[in-house]
Amino acid sequence: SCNKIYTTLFSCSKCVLCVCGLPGVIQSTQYKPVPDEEPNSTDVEETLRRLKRNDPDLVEVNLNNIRNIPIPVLKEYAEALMENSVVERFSIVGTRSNDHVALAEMLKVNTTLKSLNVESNFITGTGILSLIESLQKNTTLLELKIDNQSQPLGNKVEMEIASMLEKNTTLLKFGYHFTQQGPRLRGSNAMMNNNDLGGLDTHTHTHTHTHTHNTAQMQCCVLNKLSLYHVKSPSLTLIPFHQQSSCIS
Ligand SMILES: *[C@@H]1O[C@H](CO)[C@@H](O)[C@H](O)[C@H]1NC(C)=O
Ligand SMILES: *[C@@H]1O[C@H](CO)[C@@H](O)[C@H](O)[C@H]1NC(C)=O
Ligand SMILES: *[C@@H]1O[C@H](CO)[C@@H](O)[C@H](O)[C@H]1NC(C)=O
Ligand SMILES: CC(=O)N[C@H]1CO[C@H](CO)[C@@H](O)[C@@H]1O
Ligand SMILES: CC(=O)N[C@H]1CO[C@H](CO)[C@@H](O)[C@@H]1O
Repeated sequence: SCNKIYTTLFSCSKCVLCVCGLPGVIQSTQYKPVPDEEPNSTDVEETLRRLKRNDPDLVEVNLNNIRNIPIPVLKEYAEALMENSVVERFSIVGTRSNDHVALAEMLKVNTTLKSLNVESNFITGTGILSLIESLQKNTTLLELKIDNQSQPLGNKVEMEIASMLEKNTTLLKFGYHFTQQGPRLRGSNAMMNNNDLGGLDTHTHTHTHTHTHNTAQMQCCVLNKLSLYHVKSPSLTLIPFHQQSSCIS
């Protein structure tokens, strides 16, 4: 489904581009609960040992919904990740983690980690900010999910998150539902720039087939699939014009 907040994000030289449902861009809808999954059957101690010995087969660590992991053990995970050069995805959704120091320190060190998911934990606003701040240090992280911490983050924290996302990072996907429109737009823009969509008009205007439509005094040009070859994010899909007309106001 389409979302109006994208309506004026880009302007091609003569028209406004509407883009709907871009992966990697924050949606304004409510956080969708992760269905109450079975706790992961991962053996916490054994996985930690494999992590510490840099097991070449351990590419993903998923501790989701395992609620009885002691905080010191979660810290050991973060510390082990500082040395590990195999794990690309680390997910600790719903583990009651309140730690951010170890995670932020880990993120600052250049690792192979590409995706970090800390949704549904007890991390404070300060903690979330320190995680995002650590991304300014040349990390390789592409995806960060932080939604649904026990305390709402508040306007001030959201503004700071947006400012930090605007400082160029490698992050392509940021999972968080901003409650405020201002930071939400800035966050979306920052992710679009990181996805190399900020340069769409210059990159693609000679390669794309452009439709123009007058709708409610607004012209809308829609890039067709050719443009996909010119953006970094391979998962990007642009929704055909007829499906996204609802995003033109
Ligand atoms: C949000 O996180 C809490 C744990 O802090 C969890 O109990 C709740 O189910 C989560 N909410 C959603 C919508 O996932
Ligand atoms: C548990 O984590 C592994 C990866 O570590 C994943 O493949 C599996 O789907 C997860 N299981 C559940 C029930 O979440
Ligand atoms: C971090 O890793 C990336 C990709 O592996 C590399 O391009 C970059 O130079 C590294 N930065 C530092 C400070 O080592
Ligand atoms: C801390 C650090 O390594 N910073 C480097 C990040 O990458 C930029 C450009 O690649 C360098 O100029 C920084 O020194
Ligand atoms: C802080 C910073 O590096 N900002 C740059 C981010 O990327 C855009 C587009 O490439 C530049 O215009 C900014 O100067």
